[in-house]
Amino acid sequence: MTATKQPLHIVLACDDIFAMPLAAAGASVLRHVSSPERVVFNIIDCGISARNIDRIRRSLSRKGATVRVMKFTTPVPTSWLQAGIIPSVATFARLFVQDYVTEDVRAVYLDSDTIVCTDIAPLVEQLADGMLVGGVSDDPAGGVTAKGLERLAKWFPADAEDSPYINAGVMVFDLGAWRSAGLSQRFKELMADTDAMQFADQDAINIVCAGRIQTFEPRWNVQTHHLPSLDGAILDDPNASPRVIHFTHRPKPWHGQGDVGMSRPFYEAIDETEWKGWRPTGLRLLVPKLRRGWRLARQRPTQMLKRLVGKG
Ligand SMILES: [Mn+2]
Repeated sequence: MTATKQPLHIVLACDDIFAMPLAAAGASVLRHVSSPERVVFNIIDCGISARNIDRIRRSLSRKGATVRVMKFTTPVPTSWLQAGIIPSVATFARLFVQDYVTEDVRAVYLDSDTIVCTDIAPLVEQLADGMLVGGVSDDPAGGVTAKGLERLAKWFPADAEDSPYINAGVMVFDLGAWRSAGLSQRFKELMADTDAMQFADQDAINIVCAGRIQTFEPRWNVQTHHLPSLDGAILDDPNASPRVIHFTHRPKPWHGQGDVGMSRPFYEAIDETEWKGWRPTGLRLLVPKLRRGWRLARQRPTQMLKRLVGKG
């Protein structure tokens, strides 16, 4: 088997609310990759409806790509949901990919609020041997180290002073190395040791993988809330040229007038899925809003009440 024919593993995870953006993120990979038939999508299902799983399968199996769907069964602490630290258990799925994708391969994890604008395959090649994970510094200036974040001091290993603090939205994992290092167990221990971390899974990755974290060029994960303007000019700026756009700014493109100008690649991708032609309209926005409200009411009744009486 030649190197170019090896499978390119992409990992995505979401609950039902993010089913459509997940399909767009996956479709954006297929739009730009040079050999789509190499792509293996590993979808970690954190509560996706049967109908939406079917739509995701049909959307992403185009051009010869493989789609595998695995149900997320790892127990995670619900206290983090109730505390409002995480919006959904889906955010924890990235910590346990090695329990779901069992081949000793490298894999690209993508948040469901990302859109890939280039061939993603070269990113996988960039991860150096011995590294557990690669990602982009969470700070656009690149200066933040995990050690410098006071909230992490309690857990941070003393022998990894200069380890960077990466954003968890776009990462490359060496899954064989994750298994050898017993990371699933270490994440479980860390999660049991604390009620909450400010950035949940992201803090956990930066602590547990400290010393074996590689940073990539910032353009591999351009967080929209860092952009000075959201007018879309950055898409055509050869110096900036995002390779992956991460819609961290709210509202997101599927929330209406979200990330004005930066939304174009999202709509181009959605038009290559079973959601083809989807555009935000009043009624289409109302349904997810009600669903998010219902989820909040179930998980965090106190916070919901505060919001209703205007103190949230
Ligand atoms: Mn994200």
